[in-house]
Amino acid sequence: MVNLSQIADDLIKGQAQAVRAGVQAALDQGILPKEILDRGLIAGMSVVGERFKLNQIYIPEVLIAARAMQAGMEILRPLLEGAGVKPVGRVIIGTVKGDLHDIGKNLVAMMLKGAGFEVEDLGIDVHPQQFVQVVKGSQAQIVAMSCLITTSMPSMAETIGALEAAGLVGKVKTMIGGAPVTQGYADEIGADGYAPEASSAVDKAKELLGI
Ligand code: B1M
Repeated sequence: MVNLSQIADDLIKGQAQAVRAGVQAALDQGILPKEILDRGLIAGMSVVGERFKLNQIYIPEVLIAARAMQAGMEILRPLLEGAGVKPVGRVIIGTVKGDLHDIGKNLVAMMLKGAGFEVEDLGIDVHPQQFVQVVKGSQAQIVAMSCLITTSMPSMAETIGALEAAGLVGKVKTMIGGAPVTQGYADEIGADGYAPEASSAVDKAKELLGI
């Protein structure tokens, strides 16, 4: 019987192969992908974050743990994303300028795809003007921004400002998320929506489109 806390422990140790094997074994035993994600991968990464904060581990260990997390996510991705359904909406997503974290953003993109959204992922360190250019040339209905470091939070406000200046605010809704972000911050910068984690990001995107 696979113990999901063993997957979390393997992730903390950065053992990508063990994480991959644990995730597969858990699926084979019929454990739901979302449960493996929450109680295995995300639980492990939370411990990594705590130890990083306390200077008990450093960037190389965090990177190795992040790689182990990606290894587990690769197996879960197709199961969380679903396939071949007509898009319920179109989303452009990216981690904002100055920020290189992408694990949470990738999860949100994965969950949105799983819920039937068409998602264009611009990656990390996305400049406000890059969001603007892509929105102009697309049928996007939502711009979704992720941010993990407090110093990059103003990039979200800048992006909303750039969309406003380009006259695109009627065309797209904006939503934001990421560990340091709050509903209060969303209100302050005029974002249309905020979600604290990946599943509620799907609910928020649907709410913004009136689905
Ligand atoms: Co960085 N890092 N990091 N890091 N790192 C944090 C964020 C930090 C909190 C660690 C700490 O001190 N405890 C801290 C920020 C402190 C602050 O801003 N006040 C920090 C720091 C300081 C840094 C550097 C500056 C370190 C340095 O160089 N001295 C540097 C920044 C570089 C840069 O971005 N310019 C840096 C670098 C890195 C690595 C490259 C080593 C690596 C990133 C690898 C990668 O992403 N590919 C890394 C990691 C892994 C972390 C921690 C440990 C884990 C982040 C993570 O992936 N969590 C993190 C500590 C922590 O968060 N506990 C930390 C798992 C992920 C599933 O959660 O991303 O929160 P999260 O996403 C959640 C929700 O937030 C939400 O849904 C997701 C799933 O539920 N969500 C959204 C996210 N985006 C959303 C968008 C939405 C809605 C919901 O709508 C659009």
